[in-house]
Amino acid sequence: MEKVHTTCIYCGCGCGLLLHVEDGRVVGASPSPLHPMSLGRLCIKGWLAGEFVDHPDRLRYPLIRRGDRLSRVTWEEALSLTAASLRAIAQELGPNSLGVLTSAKGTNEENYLLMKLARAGLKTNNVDHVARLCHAPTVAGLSYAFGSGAMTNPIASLAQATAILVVGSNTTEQHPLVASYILEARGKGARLVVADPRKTQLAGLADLRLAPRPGTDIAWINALLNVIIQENLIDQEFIDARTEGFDAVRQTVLGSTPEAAERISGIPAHDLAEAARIFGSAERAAVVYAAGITQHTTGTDNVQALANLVLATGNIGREGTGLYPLREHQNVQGACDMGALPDLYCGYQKVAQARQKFEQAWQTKLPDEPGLTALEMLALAEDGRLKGLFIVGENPMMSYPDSSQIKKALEALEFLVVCDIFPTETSELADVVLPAASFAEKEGTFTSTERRIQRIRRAVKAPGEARAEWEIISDLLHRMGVPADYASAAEIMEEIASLTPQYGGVHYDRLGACGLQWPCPSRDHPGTGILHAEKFSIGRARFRAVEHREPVEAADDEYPLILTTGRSLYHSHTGTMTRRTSLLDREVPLPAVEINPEDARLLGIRNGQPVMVETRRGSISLEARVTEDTPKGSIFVPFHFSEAPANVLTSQALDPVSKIPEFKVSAARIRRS
Ligand SMILES: Nc1nc2c(c(=O)[nH]1)N[C@H]1C(S)=C(S)[C@@H](COP(=O)(O)OP(=O)(O)OC[C@H]3O[C@@H](n4cnc5c(=O)[nH]c(N)nc54)[C@H](O)[C@@H]3O)O[C@H]1N2
Ligand SMILES: Nc1nc2c(c(=O)[nH]1)N[C@H]1C(S)=C(S)[C@@H](COP(=O)(O)OP(=O)(O)OC[C@H]3O[C@@H](n4cnc5c(=O)[nH]c(N)nc54)[C@H](O)[C@@H]3O)O[C@H]1N2
Ligand code: SF4
Ligand SMILES: [Mo]
Repeated sequence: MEKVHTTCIYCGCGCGLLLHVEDGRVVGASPSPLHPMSLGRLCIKGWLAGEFVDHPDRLRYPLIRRGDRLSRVTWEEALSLTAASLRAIAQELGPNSLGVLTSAKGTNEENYLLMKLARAGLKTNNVDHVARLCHAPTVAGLSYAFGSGAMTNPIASLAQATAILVVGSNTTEQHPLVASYILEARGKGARLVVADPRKTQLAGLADLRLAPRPGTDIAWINALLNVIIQENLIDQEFIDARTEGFDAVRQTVLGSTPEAAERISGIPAHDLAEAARIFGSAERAAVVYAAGITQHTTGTDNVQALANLVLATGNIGREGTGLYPLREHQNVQGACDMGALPDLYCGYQKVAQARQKFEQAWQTKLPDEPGLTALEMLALAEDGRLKGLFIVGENPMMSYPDSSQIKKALEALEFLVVCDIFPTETSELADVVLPAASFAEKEGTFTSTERRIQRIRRAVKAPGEARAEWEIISDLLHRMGVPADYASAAEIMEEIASLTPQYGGVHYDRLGACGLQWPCPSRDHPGTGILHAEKFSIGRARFRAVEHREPVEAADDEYPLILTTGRSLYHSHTGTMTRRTSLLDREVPLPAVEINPEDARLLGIRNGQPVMVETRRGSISLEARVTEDTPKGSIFVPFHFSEAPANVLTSQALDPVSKIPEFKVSAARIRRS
C-alpha cells in the first residue's frame, strides 16, 4: 500500500493527511504525524476524507444540455460551446454580462487561473466565491483595522493564551483541531468565555457562558469594552504607540453599560462585567470567532467590535494573543488570497491600483471598474442583465440565501456552465457540465485559516475523462486568446509568486510536509507565524466606533421565532461529499430542526415529530429535535440536506459593506405537519 501526503479537503484547519492507495484506489486515510498543526490527529471527517473519491455518482464525462436532458459529449465539444457562447454574450451585451464563481474547495492555482480567465479572458471583474457568504466581513473589517484580513497568529498559539473569548463559533464541531488547542490552554488554567445563543459543546465546558439574543453582539462587546475602560484594564501604552481613533470608541462605548447591553442582548449585566474582567486582566487574551459573528447585516461592524476589544487591551502581535477568524472551507483563505474577488487581484491588490501591473504581466488590456459580488451577479441575472455564468465547485442552489430567488436567477441565464465532481442541484440547471478531478486526483495547494500554504498530491487517476481544473481553465484561456502554456500546477505557482507579494517565496520544492505560512516574500524567507508583531502594514491599527443595529427581521406575532442556520460535525455544507460518505451519513442521516423544550411544549411538538418550518420566503418539512441546547424563542436548522433545504427559508438582506447575507437571523414559525 502506498501512502500519499496531502491536505484535508474539509475545513480551514488544514490538517495533514495521508491517503492510502491500493491497486489505484483510495482505500483509506490517516493523519500525518509530521504536520505542525494537526500533530498526527484528525477529526472524523478527515479520517473518512478518501471515501467519496470513487463514489459511483462521480461526474465522468462532459455533458451538454439537449432539450431537458444532459448528454455526454467530448471535451472538445463542451469547451468549444462554452467559449463560443460566452464570447457571443460578451459581443452582444458587453463583458459585464458575464460572471465567474470560483471555488473555495478548489486549489490556489485553480482560483488564480479562474480570476485570470474572468479578467484577462472575459474582460470582466465579475468574479467572486463563497467567502462572500462566510468571511467577507473579516476581509473588509480586519483589512481596515489591521491592514490584513487574516488570522493574526498560528492556531497552536492559542495554547499559550491565559484567557480565550470564543464568539459565534461551534469550534468542537466545525474546527475540531482549533478546539483542541483551546482545550489545551484551558487544561493549563486559561479562563474560557463562550458567547453563543446555543449551548455548544464548548459552551458547556466554558468558565462563563454568554448567550446573546442572535444579532446583538455589538451591544455586549461594547459593554465589555465599557467595563474594561471604567476599570482601567486597557493597555494605554499600546494604544498610544500603535493605534489611532481610540477616543471616538471611548466616547461611543461610554453609554454601553452592562445594564444597557443586558436590555438588548439578554445577557445578565454581572456576567458581562465578569467577562470583561477575565478578558481585560489576562496576561495573554485571544479572541476566536466564526460565522455566528460574520453572517449578519452588521457583519463588518461585529468584526470591528472584536478588533476594538483586542486593540484596547493590547492583545495582538504576541504569542497567545490575537484575533482568530476561523475560516470555512479548506481553501477559502487561498481563494481570497488569489483575488477571486471583484475588487481585488491576488495578494489583495486593489483593481484600481494594480491593473497596469497585471496588464504588463499578462500582456493584455484589463477592465478597470471593480466587478459585482456573488449575490449582485445573481440579482442582475434575474433582471436579464447578466446572461452567462461559469460556476466552479459551488452549489448555490443549496448554499445561497432564498433558494427560490436563486433558482429564478439561474434559470434566467442564457448560458450556465458548472464544473464539479458530483452532480448537484446547481448542475441540474446547467447548459454545460464539466467533470473535475477531486483533491485526490490532482496537484495544487490549499491555504489554511492560519495562512499555511500546503500541497495536495495526486494519489489516483481521475474517473472517466474528468480533468484537473487547471488544465480545463488553461484550455479555456487559450480559446479566449490568452496564452496559458502551463506544464504543471507548480508552474502556475511560479506565476502566482511573481505577482503576489505575500506568496513571493512560495515554490513547490519548499512546501514539503509542513507548507509555509504567508507572508513569505522571498525564497530565503522562512514564512511568518505571528502577524503585526513589530508594526502594522498600515502603520497604526485603526479603531472604529460601532453601534448596535437590529437585524433586518424581528420576531413578531406572525413569525414569533428566530431561525438561525448552520452546520453539524458530520456534514459539510450542501452534503455533496459527506452525504456520500457512509459512516458520516449514518451518524446524521436526516435533517432536523432544533427547538427548545418550552417552545415545543407550547406548540404541542414532540421530539422526532414531523414539523413544518416557515418564513416569509418559503417552508420546509423535517423532524423536530427538542433540545435545551437551543434557547427559548430560537430554532436552528442545518443547511446540509436537500430533503429540507434551509436556504428556502433565509433572506437576501445584506451587510451594506461586505455584502454578506443574514444567514443567522430570520423570523420564522413552526407547526406540526
Ligand atoms: N463539520 C463541518 N465543519 C465545517 C463546515 C461544515 O459544513 N461542516 N463548514 C466550514 C465553513 S464553510 C464554515 S464558514 C465554518 C463555520 O463554522 P461556525 O461558524 O462555527 O458554524 P455555524 O454552525 O455556521 O455557526 C456557529 C455558531 O454561531 C452561533 N450563532 C448564531 N447566531 C449568532 C449570533 O448572533 N451571535 C453569536 N455570538 N453566535 C451566533 C450558532 O449558534 C452556532 O453555534 O465551519 C467550517 N467547518
Ligand atoms: N443557511 C445557510 N447557508 C449557508 C451558510 C449558513 O451558515 N447557513 N453558510 C455559508 C457558507 S459559510 C459557505 S462557505 C457556503 C458553502 O457553499 P458551497 O461552497 O456552495 O457549498 P459546498 O457544498 O461545499 O459546495 C462545494 C462544491 O464543490 C464541489 N467540489 C468538491 N471538490 C471539488 C473539486 O476539486 N473541484 C470542483 N470543481 N468541485 C469540487 C462539491 O461537490 C460541491 O458541489 O454556504 C453558505 N450557505
Ligand atoms: S479538523 Fe478540519 S481539516 Fe482537520 S481533519 Fe477535521 S475537517 Fe479535516
Ligand atoms: Mo463558510
